[in-house]
Amino acid sequence: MSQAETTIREALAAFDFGGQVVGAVRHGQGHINDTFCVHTQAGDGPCRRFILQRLSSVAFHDPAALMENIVGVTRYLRRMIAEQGGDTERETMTVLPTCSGENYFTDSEGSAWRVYTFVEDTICLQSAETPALFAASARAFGRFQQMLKAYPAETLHETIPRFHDTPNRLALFRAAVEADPLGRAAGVRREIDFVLARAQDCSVAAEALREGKLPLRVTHNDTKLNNVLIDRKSGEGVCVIDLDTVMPGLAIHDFGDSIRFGANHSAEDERDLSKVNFDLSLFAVYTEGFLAGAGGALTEAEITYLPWGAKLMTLECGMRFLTDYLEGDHYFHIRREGHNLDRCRTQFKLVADMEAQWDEMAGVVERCRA
Ligand code: ADP
Ligand code: GN1
Ligand code: MG
Repeated sequence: MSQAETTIREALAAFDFGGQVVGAVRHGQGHINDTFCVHTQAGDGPCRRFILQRLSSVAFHDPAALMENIVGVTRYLRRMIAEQGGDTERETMTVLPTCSGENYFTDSEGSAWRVYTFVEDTICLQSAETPALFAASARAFGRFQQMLKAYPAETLHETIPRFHDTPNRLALFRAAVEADPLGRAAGVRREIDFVLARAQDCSVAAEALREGKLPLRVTHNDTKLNNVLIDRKSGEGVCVIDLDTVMPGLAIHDFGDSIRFGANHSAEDERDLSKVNFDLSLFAVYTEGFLAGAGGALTEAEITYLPWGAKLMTLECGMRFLTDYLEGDHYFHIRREGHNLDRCRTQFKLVADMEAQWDEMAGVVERCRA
């Protein structure tokens, strides 16, 4: 048995699934954790599914703190959902404890594993197949923000320090260019220059926060479309998942990360850049849905800064992909040579498109505000 199989077996044995495990297969398209779908069966009963995840040790250094955040946030959300007459089993995630009552398991190699119940009858989209589905995701992320409005932020651990601190991401990027451990910088001069030409932009949100124009809130921080499960029948956003980075942050970043990923018709790693185009009408659809979902939780200044959220999250993400490419692809899972570079290029194409439609983006935001 390979070492990978040994550790997955160890992990499966550590949780009480309430039935026999009949299979575990890789699942989903996340870039960070290793995700498996576990199938179980109790006697003649129906098959039940669970999500088993090995946390990325590159991204997350303190699994105990991270899981404490998730348990705290999901417990709080469950209370809010119950108060609003929602379905507490489906509208937030449920952590399955280990046989010894812990919220995660550490295997013999030191990796942390956790289990969630599988939210059934949902779909997970890799692209905005229709504007209506994109609007549904927007309402779900907006509502997530609204529901956590009064969450005690001081109880949250910072699972990835300075996660969306764009000026710091720029500094890390510059250091990677400087170190250039694999000699890749010379081949990506154009992409490097694209970032450097926007160095000042990187500070816009951070400065607005420092000046008190934008408030710090409890935010999700990883709001791409495949981090919300959509109800198969109604097409509504049912459950926001991937809560590893719920931390104090900026609402415009949550908004912006969704735009980065969803307001276009191509994959994040599309190689044919002629297919990668920022879609202003999807931007409008998302803006309307997000504001409706947030239900008045956003300040006037936050609404004004929404286009900046979109541009900065896209630029930052492209910069992170490029940094990882330069450093040897340690952080994001890759499936081919140059994968992070391909991803970086789509992000920069989208940034350029947004710059070309900047006034129109502001116009959309003003119409939605009204
Ligand atoms: P990563 O951090 O690597 O992105 P995620 O937590 O987003 O990992 O999970 C990866 C994928 O697994 C999701 O995009 C989704 O398809 C699926 N998934 C995660 N949690 C659940 C769940 N509770 N129910 C159903 N599917 C889930
Ligand atoms: C990662 O975990 P996942 O695949 O949902 C990353 C995000 C990036 C995204 C780019 C913890 O998201 O920050 O925007 O990839 N998550 C983490 O697709 O770094
Ligand atoms: Mg994810």
